[in-house]
Amino acid sequence: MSDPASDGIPCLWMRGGTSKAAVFLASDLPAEPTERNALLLRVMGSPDPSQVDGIGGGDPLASKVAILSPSTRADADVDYLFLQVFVDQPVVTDAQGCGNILAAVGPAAIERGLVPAGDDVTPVRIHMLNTGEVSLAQVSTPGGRVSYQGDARIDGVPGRHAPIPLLFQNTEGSMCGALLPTGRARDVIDGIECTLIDNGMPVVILRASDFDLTGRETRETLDGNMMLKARLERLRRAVGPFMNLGDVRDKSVPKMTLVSPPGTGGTINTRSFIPHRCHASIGVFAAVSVATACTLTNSVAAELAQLPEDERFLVEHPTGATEVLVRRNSLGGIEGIGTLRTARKLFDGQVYPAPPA
Ligand code: NQM
Repeated sequence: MSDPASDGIPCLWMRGGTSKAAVFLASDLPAEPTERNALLLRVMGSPDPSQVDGIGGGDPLASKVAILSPSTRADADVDYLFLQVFVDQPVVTDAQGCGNILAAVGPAAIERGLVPAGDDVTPVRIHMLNTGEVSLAQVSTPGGRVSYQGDARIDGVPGRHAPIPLLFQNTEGSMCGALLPTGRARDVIDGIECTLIDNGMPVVILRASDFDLTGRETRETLDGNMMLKARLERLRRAVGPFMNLGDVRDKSVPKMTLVSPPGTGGTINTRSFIPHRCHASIGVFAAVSVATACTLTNSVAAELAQLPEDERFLVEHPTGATEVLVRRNSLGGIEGIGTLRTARKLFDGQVYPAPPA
């Protein structure tokens, strides 16, 4: 019998958008979720704030896992299960998807032979197991090989890389059952007005000014504000049941997103807690959910947003802005949503988890 601690497990370490993940084939991991999660904690080095004995980066944005397998659906090419490995708690959760790591899935599926490379650009239909929807990624494959080189630039990532356009469909109510799980665009929880929304990610949208913030504070300042974080966590736990998420104590959703008027010509400004640390930028589906809220009359986001005349919603964040393309019909309803990401293969090899304690 093979012993992962001595023999290693095949693993691709990838950047997807502004995050990093260990990418595995499902066939290389235990099928039983409890056994698999225990192994992944040891792979990443959790629980430990620095994850020093594993490959995690000591930050939720670099403590992510993607598990790929041949698709179980006729309308998809690959199945993608996303797992968030908590940094300082022994928790691995599938209770959210991840649109940043989604950008790495197309290239990784081709690298691992799950999807054949076409000429020039290869469309990859990705079944996101966490939420059940299928997204479409376009992967640059000149000469039948994945290329990470190109001219696309996204805020929060240095340099230019091959573009990976992503298209989403039917993401409304991905985990909460409805775009607006309470049926309202505005609720009051614990005396604070908020919008509870899920367009690919459960998000609680709150005015930064209701917390005596401008909304332009740095990630570090907000992360150091323990009173704010405790208040947000109390609110998060209170809204869980209203969002049909139940007890969210050990879940990484909903995300708590503070909004304020745009400051650099964008649509709206954000600071997003994911949920216990402030994001260095904002998650892809979190940005999609915020952009969607901007289009909804009476939402907390709409009153602060400067809606664009075209489809390009710029969701400002601590390191720039995430562009969300929102196609609307003549009634203002949303017909299609997309975004542009880049990804890169950082390392391909065997990972050696610590032996069980
Ligand atoms: O919202 C971080 C990330 C994410 C998730 C998080 C994401 C998304 O930036 O789709 O991309 O919200 O925990 O990787």
